[in-house]
Amino acid sequence: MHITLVLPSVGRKGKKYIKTWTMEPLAIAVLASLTPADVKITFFDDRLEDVDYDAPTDLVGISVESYTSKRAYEIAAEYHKRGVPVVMGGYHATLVPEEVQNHAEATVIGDAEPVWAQVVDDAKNGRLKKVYRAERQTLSSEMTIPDRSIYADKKYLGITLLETGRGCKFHCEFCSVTAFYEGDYRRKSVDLIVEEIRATGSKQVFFVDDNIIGDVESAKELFTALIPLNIKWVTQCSLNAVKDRELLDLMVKSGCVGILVGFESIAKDNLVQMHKGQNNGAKDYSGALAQLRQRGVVIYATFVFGYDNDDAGLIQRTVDFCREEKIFIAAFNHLVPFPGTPLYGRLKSEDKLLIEKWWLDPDYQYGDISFYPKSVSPDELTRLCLVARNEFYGVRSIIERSLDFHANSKSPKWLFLFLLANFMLRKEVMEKRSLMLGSES
Ligand code: B12
Repeated sequence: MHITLVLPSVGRKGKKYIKTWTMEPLAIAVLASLTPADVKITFFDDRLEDVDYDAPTDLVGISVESYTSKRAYEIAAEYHKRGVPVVMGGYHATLVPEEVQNHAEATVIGDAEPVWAQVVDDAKNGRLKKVYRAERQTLSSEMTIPDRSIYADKKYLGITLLETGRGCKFHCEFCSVTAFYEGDYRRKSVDLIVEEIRATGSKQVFFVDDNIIGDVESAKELFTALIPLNIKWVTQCSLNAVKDRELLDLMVKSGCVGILVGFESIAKDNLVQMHKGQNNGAKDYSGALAQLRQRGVVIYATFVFGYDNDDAGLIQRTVDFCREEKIFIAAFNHLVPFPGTPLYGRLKSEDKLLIEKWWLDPDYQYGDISFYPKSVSPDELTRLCLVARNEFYGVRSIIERSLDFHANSKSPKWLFLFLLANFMLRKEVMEKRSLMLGSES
């Protein structure tokens, strides 16, 4: 049997893709690791190469996110023309299976681990079912070492992606992870994580967990086990890490050099509305940032604009805050109602969705606002997000923020990394803006 796995792009401009997005796709390597050894696997990364629809195959597996769903359906249609069955899985397949089912012979809802072997076996025997639902979350013991040999002929950014756990215990209204895992959080076994890092041989790791300290005790165990590996790592982490001195010290000792923190807003009212009341707003952030800076940890601060209090003034104050705090890099994301999230349900019930299925809309471009915000018009919000990004990544701001000698430019190497990251993201702002979803035609 021969299976072809495909990772669709959000949309490509000719042969070009957003450079900062071209990282190793873990889901594909996980699927490869779960596939029986006698099955041949081919992998096409639509972000980097053309999909060869005519290459012989018995089954196609496509990983679908909301932004890539339109392109995924185009790819599936090409395979259907050639009589090849398609199975889809991933975030979008899990959160809107009723839509995805219209484009695939089989749809996997939830994690692949509990069901993938069955899918492969059923496909082999010509009895694919319309839906495979992982009835439970993946057990820690079922998590595998992803088969990274699948990336062999691809050119990705030089950082190894690795998960130490899955899910998140918080309940942020806009988040697809919460909707997917329903507040559950599972950690892989620490021995397996160490074995995996050793097997990759990599010294630069991105732990893709949504919150690496989702379980504090196992996080401490993990960080302790990482110390002898002598790696440098970055991750996503909630701000309460700074409240536990032992945890924070272990993090840094084990090689943590940067964290992405979802600050989301500097305004408490917004934080309460998005169910992220665990963050307290600007004053609290400054103290936490000082602790991280003292330890040399650089910050990727992410904010979301579109909640009720977000007007021109608050957005400008957020940018000012990031400049004053000399944030390493920041994302000023427009609020996106991802289907299947509580946010999507709320905006729909309040009749505030402007484009109900924005992910399929032929005119939708990355950055467009698909709902009616309370304080500004949709177009104004798009503009304000762009203004914020352009100011933060303006040359003057970059120079000012580089003058943080504890973290951003603690050494010439770090100054170089700071400038590289900032100029790459400066370029990305415009590249993303005019990006249409799906193929160009
Ligand atoms: C790492 C990461 C990135 C990285 C790298 C992504 C890459 N592969 O190249 C970067 C930083 C570049 C990135 C960018 C973006 N990301 Co991102 N990213 C993640 C993150 C944190 C981890 C992904 C991961 O590796 N998970 C581990 C793997 C093993 O899990 P998995 O993908 O869910 O796969 C499992 C199941 O879903 C299922 N499955 C998945 N595919 C398939 C396919 C088949 C056939 C089957 C059977 C099963 C199956 O089985 C797998 C194993 O159980 C997730 C959040 C998360 N925790 O998952 C967000 C996430 C996927 N990203 C998201 C978004 C929105 C984006 C951006 C649009 C952000 C932006 N505004 O710029 C871009 C889009 C980039 C693109 N698609 O080209 C959203 C997607 C939401 C949605 N509803 O679709 C997520 C869920 C974050 C969130 N909280 O909302 N991202």
